[in-house]
Amino acid sequence: MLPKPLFDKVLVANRGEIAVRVMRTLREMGIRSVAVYSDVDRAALHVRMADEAYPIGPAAASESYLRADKILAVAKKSGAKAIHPGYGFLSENSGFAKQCEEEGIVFIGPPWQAIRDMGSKTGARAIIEKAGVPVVPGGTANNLDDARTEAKRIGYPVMLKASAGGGGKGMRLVEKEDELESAWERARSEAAKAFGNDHVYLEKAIIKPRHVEIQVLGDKHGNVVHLFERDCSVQRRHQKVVEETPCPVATPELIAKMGAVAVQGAKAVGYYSAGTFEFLLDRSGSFYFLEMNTRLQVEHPITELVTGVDLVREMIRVAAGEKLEFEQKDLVRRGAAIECRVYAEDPTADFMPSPGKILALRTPSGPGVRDDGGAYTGCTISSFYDPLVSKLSVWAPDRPRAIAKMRRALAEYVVTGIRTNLTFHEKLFDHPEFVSGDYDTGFIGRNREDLLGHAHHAPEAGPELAVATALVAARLERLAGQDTATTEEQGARLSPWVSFQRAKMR
Ligand code: MV4
Repeated sequence: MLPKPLFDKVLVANRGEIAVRVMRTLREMGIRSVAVYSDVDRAALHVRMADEAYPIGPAAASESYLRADKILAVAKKSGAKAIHPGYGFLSENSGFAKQCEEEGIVFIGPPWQAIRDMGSKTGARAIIEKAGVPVVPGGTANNLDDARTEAKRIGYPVMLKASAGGGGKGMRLVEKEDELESAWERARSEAAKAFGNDHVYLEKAIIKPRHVEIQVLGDKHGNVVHLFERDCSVQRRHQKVVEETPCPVATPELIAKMGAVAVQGAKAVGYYSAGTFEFLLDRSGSFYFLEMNTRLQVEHPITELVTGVDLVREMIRVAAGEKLEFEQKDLVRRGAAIECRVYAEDPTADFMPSPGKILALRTPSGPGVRDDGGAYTGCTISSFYDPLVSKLSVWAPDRPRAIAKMRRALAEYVVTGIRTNLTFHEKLFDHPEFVSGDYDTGFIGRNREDLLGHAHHAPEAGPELAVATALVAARLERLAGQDTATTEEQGARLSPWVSFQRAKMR
């Protein structure tokens, strides 16, 4: 007899790969899953995978996946006792989390007060600093004179940031005093336009930083642990492209210190569930808190690969009031893991999204390879949402072998009908700067030319599914070092046994 599940039924308030990811764990835990879907997602994988599925409106997220009222109505109608929000959409909406609580539905995430408190950048900075976590030296300014005084105190170069901001919008580097005035005006007007709030604050600029984040996990009994770090420095315009763990330049001592302060910070805000502390790491090994993400993150699989912990399972257990099953000393990291975000986009056209129908899809597998996806042959990558095709992750005993495994996995990846960034990824894993591990957040910007070049990976999309399917086969033969010019030639270069079989069939 299986033990009684923690919840009978859970609603997954998301779509795409993360909805699929959450449902996989629900199935393993014996919990029934409820999907919600917009009009364009009727045939999506997350809908097919769920035990029940309910429509929630038009394609636009604002009319479907962002509609708390519709999602709560489905929870009631279906009898789901809890909601997993995934990432994006309603996942960091404290009002939604609060509403769930008020309506007697368990929000599978942190307490709504923590979402609210960490939602303001300057507010979070103040709370977290008080908890003993290092933050970048800085302060606020109400006018240009204040800013001048403050910048002088901190010391140039300084960074101007929008208080209401995030994702690098309204951020401005100021190298010396005579640049401050124009940067100040621009930062304020950019902030006003983007966030409807022109408040700007100053920080000491960290030059060539790395983005290193710490995964934390807490329960409702006050226990909090960290699950080491992820290095997410490989970004393009504040979009993560590759993530890896361990951070190739961090010592175990540094990670123990960062982990300890992250746990302290989490405890200070009464945190439970999965969360992430983002830090900037400078070249001297100093680290500074940037912000806290109060959700399951896109890049969580690499943490799962090196710790053996199923983060979604722990989120569900914690939400049901269970204690964490492990203490800090029980957590050990093994080996190295890397994730690539495979996007439907065209790197040679400034990374324009490339939505459309996938004519053939064959994702890599084999030892140490994990692919988290929500797409399938014949599905359409919609222009309404993030054009992520899948997240390709690998695990190996060490970093060089993880890189070798990622190269192998990328070479196996076949997708036709849309453009992807697969070639970009292949070049990245051949780039000496990435391979050395000594890179920073400027890596992609500095190496654009090296990483672009012409697509050799994705075969041109044929109009017919049959053509696409043939291309899948062609791709596999290319891997084996064989040409694929014509079927006749192909036959000639196959093993004698295969040639013999084909001859018999003709
Ligand atoms: C910084 C910084 C240097 N110094 N703050 C960019 C997005 C936002 N979340 C924080 N960001 C930065 N803040 C100081 N004081 C450099 C960045 C930054 C960055 C940070 C993380 C990952 C990629 C980045 C790319 C460019 C700039």
